[in-house]
Amino acid sequence: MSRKLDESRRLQQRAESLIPGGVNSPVRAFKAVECEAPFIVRGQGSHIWDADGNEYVDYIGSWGPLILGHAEAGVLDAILGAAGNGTSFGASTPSEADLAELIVEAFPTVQKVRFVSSGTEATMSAIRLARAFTKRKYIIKFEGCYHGHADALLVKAGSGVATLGIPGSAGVLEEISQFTIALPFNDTEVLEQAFSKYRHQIACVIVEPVVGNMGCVPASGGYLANLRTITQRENTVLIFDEVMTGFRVAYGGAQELYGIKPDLTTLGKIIGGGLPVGAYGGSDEIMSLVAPLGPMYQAGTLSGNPLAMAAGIAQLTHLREKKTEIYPRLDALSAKLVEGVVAAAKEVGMTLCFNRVGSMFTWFFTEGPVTDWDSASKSDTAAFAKFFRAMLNGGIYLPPSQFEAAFLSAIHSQEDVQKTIVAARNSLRGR
Ligand code: HOZ
Repeated sequence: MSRKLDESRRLQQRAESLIPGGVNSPVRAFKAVECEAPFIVRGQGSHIWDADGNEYVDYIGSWGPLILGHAEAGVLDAILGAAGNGTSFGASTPSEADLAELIVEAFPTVQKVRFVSSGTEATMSAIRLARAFTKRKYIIKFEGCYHGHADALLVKAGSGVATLGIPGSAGVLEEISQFTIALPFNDTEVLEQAFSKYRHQIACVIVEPVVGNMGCVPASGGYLANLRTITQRENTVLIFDEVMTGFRVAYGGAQELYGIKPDLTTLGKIIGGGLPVGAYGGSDEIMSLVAPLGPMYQAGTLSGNPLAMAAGIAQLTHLREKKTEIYPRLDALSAKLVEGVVAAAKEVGMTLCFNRVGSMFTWFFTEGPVTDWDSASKSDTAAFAKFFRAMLNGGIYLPPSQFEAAFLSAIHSQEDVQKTIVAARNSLRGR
């Protein structure tokens, strides 16, 4: 099937004359998969429609937030209800504490939480807070992990940076990135070496406990526990960036799933029900440094925006009420999908490897295993791009990069999954 994309092409040309690359986030330009990006005009449940009327089964879900699917009735009602009372005040509103309470209840390591407007702001603020708390300069992050686009964190980053093959961003001063130590993920030995080299100088270790930004890459058995033991021993703050994994891999995020207690947690995506939001939180002791209680400054007019709060409350309340149904179903249906596509690849004589944690997953075009950036980057990205294009033509909307995780929602059906497996078989056969 070949899709008509005339209207999307026209919209792209118009956007290119006004917006760099025609996009407001680089991966959306579909450069790595060398095809035209459909302009999306509508989403309902697990499906989206483009400006030319083509329909797709969506496995991006706005890059994770839409765990209940597009235009979920409860979330929509909450947004419309809140909007009727005004869209922004730059003043405190009651719903902020309601969402905070849901988060504190779900994440026992979070006693206080501060809302911001994006995951980037959440991680940037958490790093500042860790430095304020420890009075140390250096931070450790891992190669292929992406924590938003703050200067200090654009070092060997995953996501769009990895997709476009940009080693680090232009405009980031060496004077700033010199305090960021990027280490291979899943390697305890190099971590110990860094701690011996920079003794008493490391403010924090920030990690995606299940990496979603070099494709989905889980921590190997014992690695997160090692991170916790070492950071505790060294009086270094451990930050779990749960912007993708929070309320996704389990209701209480990766820290609930693996039973590890970080000092600070960053959140985003799902807690805003598809509206712009981020958050960082931790113990009373650390969070008491945040202004106006303490000297660590961070602020924002749209922080705690009432529409985002209302959408987040509706989505999290739904998840909390139905969590014993939703998470096992997400896990089982995702397993069926991911393993079904791998079996289809085998049938046509092709080896794919996959990583999956609950409803977050990636098929890597390499024999694998994929455990870190080095092994992820061995993927055959040209083969991935060909697969991606064929899937898109077959009505399946996957992340347009080998180095981004895909997501399944609670509203995806057995039929969606079956359709996807059939499309994958056809796509791989025609490779
Ligand atoms: N690179 C982002 C997800 N990891 C994509 C953001 C977007 O394009 O919306």
